[in-house]
Amino acid sequence: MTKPVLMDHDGGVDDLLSLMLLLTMPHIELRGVAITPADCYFDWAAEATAKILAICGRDDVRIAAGDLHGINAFPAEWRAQPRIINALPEMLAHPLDALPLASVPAREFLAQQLAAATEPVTVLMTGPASNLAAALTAHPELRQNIAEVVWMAGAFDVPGNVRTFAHDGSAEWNVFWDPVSARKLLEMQLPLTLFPLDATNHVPVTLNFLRRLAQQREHLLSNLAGQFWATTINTLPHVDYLYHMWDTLATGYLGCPQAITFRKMEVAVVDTGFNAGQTVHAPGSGQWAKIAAAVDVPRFHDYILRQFRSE
Ligand code: AGV
Ligand code: CA
Repeated sequence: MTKPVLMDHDGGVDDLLSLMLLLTMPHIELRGVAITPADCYFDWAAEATAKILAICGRDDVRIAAGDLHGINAFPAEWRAQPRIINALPEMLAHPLDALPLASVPAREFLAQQLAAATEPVTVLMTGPASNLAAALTAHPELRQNIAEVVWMAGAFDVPGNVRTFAHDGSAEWNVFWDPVSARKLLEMQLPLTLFPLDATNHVPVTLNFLRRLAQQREHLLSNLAGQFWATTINTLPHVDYLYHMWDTLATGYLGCPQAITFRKMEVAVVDTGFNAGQTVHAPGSGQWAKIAAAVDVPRFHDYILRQFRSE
């Protein structure tokens, strides 16, 4: 039995690695990729996405462009990261004729794919929630076609990772970019599995892990992933901005759920003010979510290393 999945990512190096990881999972049937122009500039992210799909033999998968823009823009240096990815030798050498672009914007693409599904679909989101929130606001009946929403987002009992003016630092970026959509999504009472910083803080990108990946670089995906992660080691200005396997952890859950433990909680999102984008415990809100808490890091690392040995 294969599991149908729609992915909505926002073009970060971590998102591109997540797409690659997803494509190594034999039980996953990827039905389409939406790109939110949040932590990326769309064109470079789309080029990288198309090449990864082609390298993994899935150039039949359509890419849909997000036409919604969040309230709080990501830093430009982060948004430009896929440009470095596209300049890596393995990516440059891979020919790309035309981008396999969908003819409708991402929110409509998601709605069309959900409407066409004959069994419930898992939606994996590794960026902001704007497209899915808009799709389900326009077509509320499509909620029943969703098996699970898996979203890298939030920070509950740990500090956030937003460091900017007029903000207290409590929010995580994927929620902060468009807090209003995040609030709407939570109100929809979907089967929601969240990967907040509380869990992803356990999986920084370490040189020890990259050394292990380098040992198996004769496998194309290991070589490529090692090059992607290398670009994240030095680009970060501050210790708060240490690169993590944020999206990679949320994606890994689809193939190795045993490496993660969860808690069930009622939650809410603050959508304005100095803590806009903060995710909080909200007993009585009725908005239940399954929230990743602890990670068996050795098991997770072994899983990624095994997947990136697949051809
Ligand atoms: O907040 C984590 C989210 C994840 O979806 N992104 C990166 C991951 O793709 C934003 C982010 C936080 N810190 C960053 C980020 C950094 N230092 N560089 C780029 N993006
Ligand atoms: Ca992301």
